[in-house]
Amino acid sequence: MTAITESVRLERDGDVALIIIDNPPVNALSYHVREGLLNGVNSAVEDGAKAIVVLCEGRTFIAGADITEFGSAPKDPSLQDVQTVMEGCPVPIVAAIHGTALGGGLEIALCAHYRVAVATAKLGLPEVKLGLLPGAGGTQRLPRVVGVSKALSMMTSGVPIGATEAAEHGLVDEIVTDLRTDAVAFANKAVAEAWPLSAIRDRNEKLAEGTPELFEEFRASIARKTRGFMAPEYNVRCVEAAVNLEFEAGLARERELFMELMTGPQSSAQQYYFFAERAANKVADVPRDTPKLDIQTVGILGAGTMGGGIAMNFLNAGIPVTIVEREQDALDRGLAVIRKNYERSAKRGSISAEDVESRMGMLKPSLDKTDFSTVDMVVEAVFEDMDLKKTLFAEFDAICKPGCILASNTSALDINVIAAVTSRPESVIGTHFFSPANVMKLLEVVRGDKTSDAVIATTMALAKKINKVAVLVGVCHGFVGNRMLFVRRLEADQMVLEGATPAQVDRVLYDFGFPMGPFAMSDLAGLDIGWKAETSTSSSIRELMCESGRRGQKNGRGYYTYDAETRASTPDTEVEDIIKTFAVGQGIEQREVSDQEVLERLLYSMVNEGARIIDEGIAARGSDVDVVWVNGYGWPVYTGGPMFWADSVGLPEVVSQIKHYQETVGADHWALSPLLERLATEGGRLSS
Ligand code: 3H9
Repeated sequence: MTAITESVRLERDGDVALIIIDNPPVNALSYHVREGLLNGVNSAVEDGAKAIVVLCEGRTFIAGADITEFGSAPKDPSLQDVQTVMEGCPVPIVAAIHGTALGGGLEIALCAHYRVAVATAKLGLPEVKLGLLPGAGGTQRLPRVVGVSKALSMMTSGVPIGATEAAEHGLVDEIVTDLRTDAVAFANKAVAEAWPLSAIRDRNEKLAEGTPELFEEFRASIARKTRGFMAPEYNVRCVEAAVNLEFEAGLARERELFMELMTGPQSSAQQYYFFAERAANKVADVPRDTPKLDIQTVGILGAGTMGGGIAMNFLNAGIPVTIVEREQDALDRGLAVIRKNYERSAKRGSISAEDVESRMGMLKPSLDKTDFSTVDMVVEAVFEDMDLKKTLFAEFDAICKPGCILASNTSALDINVIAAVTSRPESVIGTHFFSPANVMKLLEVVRGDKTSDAVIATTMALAKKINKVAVLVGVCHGFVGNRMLFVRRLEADQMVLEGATPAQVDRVLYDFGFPMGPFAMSDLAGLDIGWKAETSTSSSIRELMCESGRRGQKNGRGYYTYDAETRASTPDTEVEDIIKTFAVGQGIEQREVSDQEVLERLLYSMVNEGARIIDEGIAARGSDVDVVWVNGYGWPVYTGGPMFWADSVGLPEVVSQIKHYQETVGADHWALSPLLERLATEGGRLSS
C-alpha cells in the first residue's frame, strides 16, 4: 500500500491497481483527492498495472465536488486535469460504486472506461439543486451514455437513479455483490478479453434523439415546476450543446454557462441553503453523543388528514404504527385514505404493490388509547384545543410506559402548558408536521422548557429517519413558521383594506417565487374553517365573505370565483365591493397601493418578525428560519429564505424601510427588532 496523498492510497491486487479514496464524510473531490487520483493513475501505469479500479472507503463513492471549496481560489489539479489523465489512460479504469456517485463523483466515473456498482448504489447529477450545472463534462457525457431524454430529466431534477435503472440505461456495466473483489475480477476480465478502451466523449449514437421538438416538449414539461429557477434551463442548454456541437465546443459551452451560474445570486443562495439544512439538524446545547432512545413503535392519536399523513411517514421508514380514533367510522375513513395514497404511489411506480401491503400491514388500527401502553413514542394529532390536549396528555401520562416520548402536533399552542399536566414534562415535545404531512419535508420540533436532551436528540434523529428536515424551535405562539405567517397575513389584510386587491397581493408574491399568495391559499384551505353562522358578527372581511356564501374553492366562490370544470380562478368584483364597503365602515380611505409597497410590506414585516424570533432564542440561528420558510411555506429557495434574502437586499435598506412602515402603517409588528437594527449598524448578517 502506498499513500499518495492524505486521502488517497494505492494498493495492488495482482495485475490490478486499486486507487482508494478515503475523504470522510462523503469522499468529496477536495484538492488532495484530485491530486491523489491524478498521481494514482500515473503511478499505477508506471508500476505496470494492467488495469485500475477506483474505489472509496466509508459510506459512499465520491458525492461530488467539495462544496466548501467553492468561492476560494482554484487549486490545481483541476477536475478536468484528472479526467484528461483518466480518459487517456492506456489501461482500463473501472469505477467501483457504492453509496452515491453524485455530481463531480459521477463525472469522474464517466471518465473511467467501465463502471460497476452494488445494487443499492445511486448515481446522479444533483448540481441543479445547488443552482448549478455539472461543470466537469457531465452535461456532455451523460446524454452520450443514457440518451438525451434521460439525461435531461436526471439533470433538471437532480434526482439520482438506482443502480439497476442505471444499468438498464448503460450507465453501469455490471451490478456486483462484493464491490472490491468483483470490481477486480471485472477489471481482470477486461484485460483478459482485451475489451476496448473507448471514451464516452467519442460515442454519439444516443445524441440523435435530441431533436428540436424533444427539447421544446421537455422545456414545456418542466416549466411549472422550475418557474423562477435559472439552473434547469441552463442544464437544458448544455444538453442542446451536446447534441449540436462537437464535444470540445460543448465542453466550452458548459464551462461558460457553469461560470455564469456559479457567479450568480441563485447559486450562492442555494449553496447557502444546502448547508443551512444540514446545520438545522445540529443542536448547539445538546451534545452530539447524547444517548438516544430506541423508537421501534409509534402511536398516533387521530386518523384525520394530519394523523394519517403523519402515520405514513413512520410506515415508510419501516416503523410500525398504532393509530387510534374515537369512532369506527372515522378510523375506517382514515385507513382508507392512507391506503388510497399508497395505491396512488404504486400506480405512479414510486412504490410496489407489495410495499402497499407491507406498509398497511404495519398499521394497527384501534379505538382504544390504552393500546399506546407499549409504544415508544406517541404523537397527538387532534384539533387545536388546549383543554382537549391537556386532557389527552394527562391520559397519555397514565397509559404510556416510562420513557415514552409524548409529542403534540400542535401548530401554535404552548408545549409547556401541555407538558405541565403530565408527571414527565421532560418527555414532552412538539412535532409540528405540515400538511400534507406525508409530502411536506418540514418538521418544526418544539422544545419545552423541561424537554430532556435525550428526547430532543431522539426526535431530531428520528426526523431524519422519516425523511424530514427538522428545525428545533422554542415555545411561542405559532413557533417560527406560523408566527411569521400571521404577520404577513395581517399586512395582506390591511393592504386590501387600503386599496390593494387580493389578486394583486397574490400576484406580487407569486412573481417573487411563492407557489401562491395568501388569498389563494385561504381559498384552498376553506374560508369557513372555525367560522360559525350563528356567532358571525360581520366584523372582518373573512366573516363577511362567509356570510355571503363565499367559502373558498370548495364551493367555487372565495376571494376568487372558480370555474367548475377547470378550477381556473378569476377575481370577482363582488369581493372587491365587500372589501371596499368594509374599509369605508372602518374609516379607511382606499388608495392605489403599488406592487413595490405590497412586496415590501409582506416581506419586510416577516424579516422583522424573523429577527425577533432569533433575538428571543425561539430559533437558534437565522438559517433555521430560512429552512422553515423554504420547506414549509414555499419561499423560493433561489433567494435563500427570508433571512438570506434580507441580507442580499442589505440590512440598512431593510431597516430604513421598516422604519418607514413603522411610521406610515404603525402596527405593533413594525416595531423594529433590536437585533436587526444592531446587525444593520455593525454590518452583520441575519443568515449567519
Ligand atoms: C459538483 O459536483 C460540481 C461539479 O459538477 C463541477 C465542479 C467543477 N462537499 O447530507 P449529509 C457534507 S457540486 C462538501 O448530512 P447524508 C455535509 O455538509 C456537488 N461537503 O449526509 C455534511 O457535513 P456535516 C454535487 C459535503 O448521508 C456531511 O457531508 N454533489 C458534500 O444524509 C454529511 O452530509 C452534491 O450536491 C460536498 N459535495 O447524505 C451532493 N456533500 O456533517 C451533496 C455532503 O459537517 N450531498 N457534504 O454537516 C448530498 O446530497 C448528501 O450529502 C449525500 C449524503 C447524499 C451525499
